[in-house]
Amino acid sequence: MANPLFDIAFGQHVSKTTPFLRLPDGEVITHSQFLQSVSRYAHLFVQLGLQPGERVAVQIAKSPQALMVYAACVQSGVVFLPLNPAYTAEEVSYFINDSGARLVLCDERSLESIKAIAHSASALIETLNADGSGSFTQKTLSLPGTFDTVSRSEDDLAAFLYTSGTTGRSKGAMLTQGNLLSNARVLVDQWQFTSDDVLLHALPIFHTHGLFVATNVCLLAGSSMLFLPKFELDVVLNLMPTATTMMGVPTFYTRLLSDQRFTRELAGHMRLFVSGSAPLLSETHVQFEERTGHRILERYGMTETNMITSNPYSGDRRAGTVGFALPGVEIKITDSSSGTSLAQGEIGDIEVRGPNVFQGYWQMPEKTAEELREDGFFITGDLGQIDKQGYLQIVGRNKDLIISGGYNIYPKEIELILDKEAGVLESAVIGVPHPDFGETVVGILVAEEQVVPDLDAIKQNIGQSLAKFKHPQKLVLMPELPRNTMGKVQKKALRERFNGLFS
Ligand code: MCA
Ligand code: AMP
Repeated sequence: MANPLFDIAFGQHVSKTTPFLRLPDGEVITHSQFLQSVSRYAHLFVQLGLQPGERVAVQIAKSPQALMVYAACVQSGVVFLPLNPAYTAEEVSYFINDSGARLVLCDERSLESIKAIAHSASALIETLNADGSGSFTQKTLSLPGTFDTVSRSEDDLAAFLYTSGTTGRSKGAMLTQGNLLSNARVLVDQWQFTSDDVLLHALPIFHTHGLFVATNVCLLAGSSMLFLPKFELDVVLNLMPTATTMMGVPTFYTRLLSDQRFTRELAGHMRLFVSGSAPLLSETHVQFEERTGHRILERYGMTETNMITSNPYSGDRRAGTVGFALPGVEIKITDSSSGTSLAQGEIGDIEVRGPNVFQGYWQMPEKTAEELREDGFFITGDLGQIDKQGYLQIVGRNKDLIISGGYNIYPKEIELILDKEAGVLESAVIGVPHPDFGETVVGILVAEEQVVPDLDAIKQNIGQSLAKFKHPQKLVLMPELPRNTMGKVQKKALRERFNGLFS
């Protein structure tokens, strides 16, 4: 096949005048309209000199046009690199330089700050705004609505998704067409998506969850999407009676439950609620079923692996578990130090192998070798156990990671910035329970001798470097950090001490 991901996900719908995207204002974009714009975008990539395999870094708001950019990348063989609009210019600079992006797409409002970065990285820059306007779309208006799809194989790269690491440096996870396609095929089947489905899409589209899981599944099944710019409770409640399915992070479900308008009747038209990206509390699972009669289907995945496990569609969806390995995907539990497989029921590292697993980190062979074994098993950094029936339970993390509202935050990245602040001797960043975001960030600072650091000034300063969702919700001063006999900071003790800060 000429270009498997494009042909199967997009191309099969080329002449369909059925709805693909339904927007909250009632506007409908059909498959064929969507694909005509995609072709124009693909022509512009070619005109701008982009070659297959080169990267396009995209930091724009969620919109139908943003999704068209993804599709145009696939059609022209260009690698799609989506970035959270919340990232600061400093963060974006790293991604553009590290990926060697040839083209940067940004919102007009950030043009001033990103232009210099793009120029110094010898990348082209165009604008694309939330309403679809901008220099990029302007240049596509006179271009043809059909495009000769560039030939690609399942082994060719489709996307780079940056994921932070324990060293504080983000790593570009390289995902092939085959990685994305194999996973979407399995999920369509597992979750029984059909062309009758309407997915309530309120997730961002710069992460695996909202981009690949939600979108590719709908494309493969021919389902349509109620495409919302973000999760807004009123809008979600208003549109739910016209949807059949929703995918969300646990915060979506706790927010729905906190509103009395969310009733069994309101959810009566829905056939499936999927949760992932962060742990769903058992109590949320129970309350949700009591309120709506639906059992949330929890699944587990990672940027590097797409989806790994899922609770069953038909069968017992067990609270506190993430279900079984997906067909074609192998999981095993191993001993952290030796890497050997552990007996059923024992707790250890979760490792995964299958066609879903990425190709490695862009230009980081050592990092890749640390996490991706030669035999193809990827060490997830999550700790788990498999019960007698084969359900996987995630019991913790072997990596220093905070998940806030489904966004991953690596403490090291924040600690490196806090340590440089005036009057700060050292810092430790931890995640503590939060009623809305599941976990939230707390920074613990030790002051230099005889100095009282200005916490407000520190809060202001970190805004230059770090996206808002990574900011500590609270900074706390301590005389010293608890350490073990090896001198390692005991984060567990800190988490216990500050556990109740937000409850
Ligand atoms: C927004 N803010 C946050 C977060 N989101 N702070 C901490 N954690 C967050 N997740 C901050 C904003 O900076 C802002 O600060 C304030 O909260 C409100 O901003 P707003 O945009 O209104 O936020 P929101 O709409 O309330 O967003 C919360 C949200 C959103 C709906 C939970 O974060 C979200 O859509 N999360 C989904 C993330 C996701 O898709 N993860 C998948 C990763 P201020 O008011 O001070 O300005 S993929 C993955 O993990 C794997 C593959 C998997 O398994 O899926
Ligand atoms: P990311 O690096 O953004 O792809 O996030 C992947 C991480 O999210 C995993 O390694 C897990 O720690 C976490 N995660 C994803 N799904 C779940 C889930 N259902 N329950 C608990 N943690 C999850």
